Amino acid sequence: MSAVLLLLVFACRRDPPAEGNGDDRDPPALVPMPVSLVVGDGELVLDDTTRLAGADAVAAAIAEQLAASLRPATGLPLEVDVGDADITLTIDPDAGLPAEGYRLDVTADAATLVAADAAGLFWGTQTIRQLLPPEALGDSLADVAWTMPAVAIEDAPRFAWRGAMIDVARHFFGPDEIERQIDLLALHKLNVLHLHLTDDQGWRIEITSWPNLAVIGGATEVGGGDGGYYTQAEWKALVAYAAERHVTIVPEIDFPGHANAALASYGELNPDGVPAEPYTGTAVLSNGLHLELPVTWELVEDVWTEMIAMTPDGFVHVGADEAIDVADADYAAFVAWLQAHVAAEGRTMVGWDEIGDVALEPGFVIQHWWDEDRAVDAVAMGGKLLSSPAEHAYLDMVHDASATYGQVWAGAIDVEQAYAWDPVPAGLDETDVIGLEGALWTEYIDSRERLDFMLWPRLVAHAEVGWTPAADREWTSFHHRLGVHGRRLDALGVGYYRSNDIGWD
Ligand code: TNX
Repeated sequence: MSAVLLLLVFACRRDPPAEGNGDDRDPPALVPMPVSLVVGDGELVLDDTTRLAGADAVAAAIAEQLAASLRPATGLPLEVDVGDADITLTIDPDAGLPAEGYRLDVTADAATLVAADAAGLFWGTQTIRQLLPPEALGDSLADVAWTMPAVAIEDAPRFAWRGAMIDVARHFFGPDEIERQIDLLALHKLNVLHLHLTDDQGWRIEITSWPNLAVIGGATEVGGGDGGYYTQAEWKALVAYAAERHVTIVPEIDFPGHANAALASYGELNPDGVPAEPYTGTAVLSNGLHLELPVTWELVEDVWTEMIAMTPDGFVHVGADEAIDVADADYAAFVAWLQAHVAAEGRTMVGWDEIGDVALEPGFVIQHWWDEDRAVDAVAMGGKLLSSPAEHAYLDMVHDASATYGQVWAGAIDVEQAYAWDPVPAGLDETDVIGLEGALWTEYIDSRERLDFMLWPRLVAHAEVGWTPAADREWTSFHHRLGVHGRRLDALGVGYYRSNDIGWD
């Protein structure tokens, strides 16, 4: 039966649907909002006979990922072939779509998804998951009609870097929890996970040439818990897990400040030859690396050589924030050396906005958290800005006045505060900005419950800031869609903060 489509351009970004129409999928409450969404007539029904296909092996593998994510809740076979089917996925570099872009056409008869690259195809499948009833995202069999509304969507991200940072140094989170969060990032088309691997309170990555870093430095965390670290095998598996979901893991080794866990692991890194005391408090310490000691530079070089060898992607984060008590000239020489060192290995250096005080070669990323003017000025040296202004992007801040934990130094960040900002500061062009990152520091975050509670739903807001064109973003529309989206997070078992300012379904 071929359906006659009445295509209606649905201006839902500006006109939220009338209250109480009772149909939460009209318009489909997609997050992030696609660039262009046209709602058609009718719906595609998934049943026992529904088959998926990829036009080639890469597309078929992505179709299988989609089918596998839907089988537990739907109980449908959702077989995947190569060729044509009810839901057909195609990678076509000549389809006139930008990087990571996709086109999705759903009618009552079939769905076709076309993308310029594998990432775009994967993001298109995340849209399909959101077009289905929320129960489709759960892991237990649900008794609902598996329908998708007819739509024509054309979509692509605003920024290339749509990230989240998790500090695994203040409190350690093991591979299982990180994989779970990667799945959640991917659902929202967030594509970078920055892991803050080292700090005063803990060292979280195995370095075979300096084993005490993990064995001693990894055995502490804030509050005196056991800490932990990723073995190199676990790290590589995590990087691969993320890559299958088109998420890039960016490792951060934070030097020359925030270095106590390293100083506690090896006496020789200290002028008196005695290991520093382990630290499990929440303050920022002032004892950084001792750059006057030649062995310090050997350590840093060895750490980055191993880190780069076990991490395939282009960006590495050198931290370089809050280097209290490190002389300006020493700091500058160190950061410039780091840039040259990682560049020699084919990598692009990312650092917190303090690196803007250093004369740098073009081709770096400066992550703005504190001093916007410094970050903006640094772009003139040939860098790109990664936007994480604390007052919008710091997810360790309290949500609102009802908070029982969380930091307050950058103010409360409710969902609207996480949504209502633009990563492109005055004075910069869109192309000067590589993207944005929500950052979760974990001085006070020590469990899955707290992780979920602080990350979600504010990261949903960041996802839309990073994806949807600025002119198409609208709080009232997002507010409505997030209320519906809560049912998806419920189906996924996410312990998100049910913020009072959202009308949750
Ligand atoms: C500042 S942001 C820090 C972190 C803290 C955070 C707490 C940055 C680059 N440094 O070390 O955890 O504030 O909100």
